[in-house]
Amino acid sequence: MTITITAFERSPDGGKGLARDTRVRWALEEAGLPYKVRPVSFQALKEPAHLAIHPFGQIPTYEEGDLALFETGSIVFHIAAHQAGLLPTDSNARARAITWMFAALSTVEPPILELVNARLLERDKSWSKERMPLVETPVRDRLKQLSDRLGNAEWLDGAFSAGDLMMVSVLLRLRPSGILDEFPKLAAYVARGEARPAYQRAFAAQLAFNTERPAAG
Ligand SMILES: N[C@@H](CCC(=O)N[C@@H](CS)C(=O)NCC(=O)O)C(=O)O
Repeated sequence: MTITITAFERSPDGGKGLARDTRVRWALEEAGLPYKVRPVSFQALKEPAHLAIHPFGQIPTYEEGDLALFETGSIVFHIAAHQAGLLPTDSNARARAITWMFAALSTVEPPILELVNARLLERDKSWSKERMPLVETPVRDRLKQLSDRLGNAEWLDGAFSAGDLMMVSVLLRLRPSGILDEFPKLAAYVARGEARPAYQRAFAAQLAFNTERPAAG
C-alpha cells in the first residue's frame, strides 16, 4: 500500500531539515519503506481538506490505505511498530524505547520549542534580551540531565531505536542556538544520528523537495 506523507510546500528553513516531516522520512528510511510526499501550502494547511486529516492544520500527516495519522510521535510509533529495526523485540526494552519517544516529545521538546520561538519571533522585542535566560535555562537543565543519563553510551538504551530517532530529531532543532555544543556528549550523539545512512537519505530528500521543485503558482 502506498504511504503518502505531507510536508510544507516550501519549508521556512529552506531545507535545513528542521521541519517535522524529516523525522517521519527518517523513520520510513530506517524501515526501508518507500513513500510519496504531498506538498501543502500554508493556506491549504488550514482548509477543510487538510483539516480532515490533521485537525490542527499542521504537517506532517501520514496516509496509508484508509489510515490517516497526524502527530509525529504517533506516526513514527506506527512505522516502528509494524517494521523490524526501530523497536526492540524484548518487551521491556521495547517499553523503554517507547518511553524515550515520549520523553523526547513531552519533556525535552517543549523547552526547546520555547527557545526556538523566542529566537525566531521575539528577537525584535524590547524585552527579548531579558527573557532569553528564562528560556535558555530550562533547556540547559534538560540537556544536562539527558547528557548525564546518556554518559558515554552510543544510544539511550542499547541499540538505536525510535526513541533515539525522536530524541536526535528534537535536539537537532537546537543546533542554530549553539547550545547543543555546550554538551559534547549530546552533540556527538546527534552527530551519530545524522551519520546514519537512513537519516542522510531523509535529509537529502527533504532538501531536494525544498530546493529542486519549481515554486508553486
Ligand atoms: N506535535 C506536532 C507538531 C506539528 C507541527 O508543529 N508542525 C509544524 C511544522 S514542523 C507546522 O505544521 N506548523 C504550521 C502551523 O502550525 O501552522 C507533531 O509532532 O507532529
